[in-house]
Order: sequence, then structure tokens, then C-alpha cells
Amino acid sequence: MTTTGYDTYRESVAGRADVEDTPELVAYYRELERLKTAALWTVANKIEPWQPKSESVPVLWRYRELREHVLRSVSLVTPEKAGRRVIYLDNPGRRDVAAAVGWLYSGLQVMHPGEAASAHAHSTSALRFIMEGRGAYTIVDGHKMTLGANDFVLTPNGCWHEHGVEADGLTCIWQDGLDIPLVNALEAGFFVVHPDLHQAVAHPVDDSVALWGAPGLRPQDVKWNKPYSPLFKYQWEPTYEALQRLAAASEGSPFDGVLMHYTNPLNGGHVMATIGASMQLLRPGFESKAHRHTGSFLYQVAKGRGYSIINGQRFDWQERDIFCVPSWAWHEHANASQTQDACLFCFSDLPVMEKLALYREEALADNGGHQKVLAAAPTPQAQAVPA
Ligand code: GTQ
Repeated sequence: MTTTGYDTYRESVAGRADVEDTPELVAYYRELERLKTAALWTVANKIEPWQPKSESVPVLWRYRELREHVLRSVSLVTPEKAGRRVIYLDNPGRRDVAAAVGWLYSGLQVMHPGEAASAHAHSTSALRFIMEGRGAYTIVDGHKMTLGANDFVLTPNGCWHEHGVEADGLTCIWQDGLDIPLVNALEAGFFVVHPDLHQAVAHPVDDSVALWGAPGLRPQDVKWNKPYSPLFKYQWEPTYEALQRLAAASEGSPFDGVLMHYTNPLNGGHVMATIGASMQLLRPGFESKAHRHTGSFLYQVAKGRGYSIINGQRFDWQERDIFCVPSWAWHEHANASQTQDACLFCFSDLPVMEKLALYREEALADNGGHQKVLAAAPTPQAQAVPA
């Protein structure tokens, strides 16, 4: 458990900018502006906050409210015309960059049996988490993968990728997660359409799982030096079994219950350079303690029902709902069932926070480690932009 150590010094007025406007200063600021400059003390307190101040609002996207609208897009636009037929999660505090939270984008993509989206590549990194349907597949750099509910698949930075649903399948909906806002903020976004619009399948179907998916084993003479996991697909069943085995062997974390990170099997690190992902199991009746940390986190309820308290607001969730925890927001999770476990899929910018040495974490000390609940979750219409 790391603590920030900033508390001791927090919010002392000495040493902070405190200059009042005078007519002379205002005239001076205008002169500076003409020279494309400005006085630091006019912005210092804003650009150097005491602690992270997220513009993202905690939001719960209820699947039972979204689903019919996502399905309606099928009759309104074709995947060919739309490029990708996706309804994206638009955080009211991050509309300017189309982020679901922080610097992360997410959307729900729907595809009918027999439909396919054309192949492309981009310098953003992407993942999908399958929500419903049958017969979904994705092709990443010529590796075709079959996908079922709660499977997690990578389409890393630079890989050709395309998705579809087999003609004998059922309408599929999956969650896309990308680092689009981050890559745009870094002004490093590239996008190319595949010259043939579709890739040739160059390997046996699901070969990445055959090569890299055996726990504790690595194939002889297969080289991999790319900056992302060679295991593109992480299936639900082995993930859930691993969580159950861990739950039987370990108490887990007071903040997260039984949590496992999806990893690159070659080095145990995050699956991609900018996006990490995890699946966590909350035992029946489990109530976590509250903590906060840097980084932006987007959760999808893979199983069960419960609630999370985020910055004092309670959000009741059930299977397939999605909610976000903005950077430095207090949060705690609870499983509302006394008999069934609950599982939360989550992706985040944790690899970025870690690599840039910006990760900080703090436990809530007051009130027995739990937040005081200030409000029930508002309806989506009432989830407003912060003041
Ligand atoms: O399939 O690569 O939801 O490029 C948004 C942008 C999905 C994708 C999205 C994308 C993709």
C-alpha cells in the first residue's frame, strides 16, 4: 500500500499564487498576450492542483437502458457506411475528447450475422469485451479468433484488425475500449485502411491461444519481440476458474476482493503498452474498503449484481452495466448477493501511470474505511457536468 505523503503539506496558502488584479497588471497581461506569453501566477494554482482533479464524472451506463438503442443502429446505418457501427460512452465532463473516462474511449459495437467491418490499423490500442451473441470473430494481423460472452481480445497499436459475426451466428454486441483520447492528446494518431479491405487468414483459427495460452508454459523456438501480449484472446472460462482457485487460496485485497490482471505471458506485464485490464471476483456479501488512486478505470459487470460508491455516490449495478472510476476518486465495491459471486471486468490506463511513475494510491482512513453515501445514483439524464 503506497500513500502519497502530500497530505502534510496540502493546501498551505504560503508559496501559492495570490496576486490581485490592478489596472496596471491587467494592462500588463494584455501586453504579454500580444507577445503570446502570460504571467505564470495567473494560472499557477489551476495548472498545478494540490491533487488530481478529474473532469470526468462518475457515470453508470445501464445496459437495460442502452441495449435497445444500440440494436436500433442496425436498421439505421450499415457497417460499410458507418465504418464501425458503434454507440460510444460520452462522459459529460469529457465530451470535448469523446472519452468515457479520463483519456479512455469506449463504445458498444453491434453486428448482425453475416456482417463484417473492413480491416484497418491505427496507432491507438484497442480491446473488445464480448457482451452477448454468438459467432463473433475478430482477425488481428491474420490471426482469426472466435469470441464468446465475457471473452476479452486485444487489437494492439499497429495491428490490422477486422470484426464480424458468422452467418449462422446471433446478433453480437461487444464493448470496445481504446486509448483514442490519450493518443490524440499526445498528437500521435495514425489510421490506415487495409488495401484489400479484408485480411487473409494466415494462421490456424485461435492459434494465439494454442501458442501462448497454456498456463506456465511457453513454446520452444517461437520468437516474439513486439510491445504487446502475443496472446490476443483471453477466454472467460479459464479466467473465471483462475479467480475461483485464487479465492480458495487467498483472502484477496480489502479494496478489490480477488483480482487478477490479464498479462503478457512472456513477461507478466500488462497486455498492451497503454491499456491494462483485469477481472475481479467479489465474494457473496463482500464489501470492499474505500481507496483512491491515479489512473482512469472503466468497469463492465461480467457477472452478478452489487453496487459501487464513487466519491460518495452510490451506483447499483447488474450484469453488463458499465461504470467508470475517474482518477483520484474514492471508490469501494460491494456484492449485493449473499449466495452468488460477482465479477467485474475492468480496463484502465494503469500501464501509462506506472511507466510514467505517476501512480499514487491512498486508503480512506476515516469512518472505518467506508465513504459516507451522499447520494443515490442519478438517472442517466440527470448525471450532470460538474460545476
Ligand atoms: O474497431 O478499431 O469503437 O478504431 C472506435 C474506433 C472501434 C476499432 C471503436 C475504432 C474501433
